[in-house]
Amino acid sequence: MSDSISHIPPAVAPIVGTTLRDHVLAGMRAAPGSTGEFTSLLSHVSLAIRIIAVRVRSAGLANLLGYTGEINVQGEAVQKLDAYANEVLVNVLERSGHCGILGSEELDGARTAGHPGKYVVLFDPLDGSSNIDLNGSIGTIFAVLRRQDATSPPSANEALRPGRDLIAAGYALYGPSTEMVLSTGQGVHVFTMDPNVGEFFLSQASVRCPPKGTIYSVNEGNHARWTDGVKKWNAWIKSEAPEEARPYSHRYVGSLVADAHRTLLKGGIFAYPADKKSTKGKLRLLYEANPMGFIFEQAGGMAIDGQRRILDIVPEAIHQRTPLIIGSRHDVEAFRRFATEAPSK
Ligand code: FBP
Repeated sequence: MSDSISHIPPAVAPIVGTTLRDHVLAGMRAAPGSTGEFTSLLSHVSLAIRIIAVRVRSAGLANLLGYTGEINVQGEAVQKLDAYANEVLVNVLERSGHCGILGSEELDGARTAGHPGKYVVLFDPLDGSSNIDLNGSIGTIFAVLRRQDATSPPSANEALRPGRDLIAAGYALYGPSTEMVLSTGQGVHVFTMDPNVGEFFLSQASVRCPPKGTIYSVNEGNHARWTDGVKKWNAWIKSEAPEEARPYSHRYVGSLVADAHRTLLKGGIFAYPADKKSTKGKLRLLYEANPMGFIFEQAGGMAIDGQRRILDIVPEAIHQRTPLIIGSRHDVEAFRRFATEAPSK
């Protein structure tokens, strides 16, 4: 037996794919002065995601559907799976020893570790809460900052840095398969979890967001609350212009991870603009908009708040909300033209 393996010509595809750890390690080897801590941190993030993925798949059997009875800092009723995912991430990341500060949608404020850790990790433990009990696609979103002084005692304010300072970001999508989309500043890569092995393997390398799409994604139910500019954009994207592939098709899952993932791979636009009810937007800057902005920019797409680059916004509070428009450059620029147009007299 051992003889036959050594005779396999090198051209045959490797029987073992590239794991997430291999991929990150290869990136680190290329980075001078790397200590392996960053790789270890991302391995801990992927461990937490794999633990959550297993529970998501059998939530109905594990008494993890429904509500805990608590209300979180956002004023939302906490779902059991939200609380579970948050606990797993906090537990795994704190034990990693790499995180000086953690920030989560489910934590009131930033949580500082009792020891100096090199990184700040901000996360939405379970995104798409309106889909949790409906077996719809949901996910986990995360962003990583390197602390400016890892030897000093951690302070909560260190989480309030613009997205352009991120060193990594990603999301997991718990859909028909579990995928993890990651960027460490060297492009965007997709890993698929092999449930038999419990490991993430590279399934799409160097993903690019198409420059223009044919799909738009927005909660049309908010139409009455939109500004005139957004209403004009909405009418325009649904109007007939075959040469520009208009009208675009409409898709809206109601989970940022699912709507963003489709937009990343297929192109087009996802928009959650500010409106009369959510005057500052609905989505959270630090652990929803910034990680998505980092991913889309790394894939050649764009992320704005209707006007400004999302990654240039300087945060003032950990749960700060922002309008979020992400997608293909052509489509996001078109949205910006309408959204910034002077209101007609
Ligand atoms: P959470 O589920 O993490 O609170 O995220 C907010 C969210 O569910 C996004 O995933 C989604 O894009 C948006 O809200 C949907 O909002 P709406 O139901 O108002 O369209």
